[in-house]
Amino acid sequence: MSRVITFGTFDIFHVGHLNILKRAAELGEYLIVGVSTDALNFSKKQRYPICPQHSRAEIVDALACVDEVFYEESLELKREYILQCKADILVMGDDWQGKFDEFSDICQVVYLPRTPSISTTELIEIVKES
Ligand code: C2G
Repeated sequence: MSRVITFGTFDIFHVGHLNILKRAAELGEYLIVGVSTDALNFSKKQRYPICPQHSRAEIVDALACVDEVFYEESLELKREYILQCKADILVMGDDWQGKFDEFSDICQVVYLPRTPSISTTELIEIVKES
């Protein structure tokens, strides 16, 4: 049984998020998702996500393709998360191409193409302008 892990913020959940989670789930039998915390986002981008972490995690956890959700507290803990979750495959969108190759000693690392023409940043811009 292959266990798949992926990470993300999943703020203002959209079809690009759904697509990557569905495709990640198809690569194995059990999908675990690390949802980045509000504090991690603030430390990375100097702004909090629009939706708080408990809502973002609740939405992801409710999806039929997702088996388990946990909070990603730090970018530096990826190796520990992969090992703790006993993940066989790490999946990320290809905006992260090459960034996680260092983990190929403990799991298979797969980058999937992003869904074109949709992003949280773009959605925020559209709402701001209208
Ligand atoms: N994604 C996608 N297509 C889009 C938008 C996003 O396939 N149009 C994918 C991203 O490539 C990522 C996942 O959806 O794999 C989650 O995207 P974000 O919420 O933007 O997550 P990010 O800020 O990249 O967080 O440790 C890494 C971080 O937690 C990743």
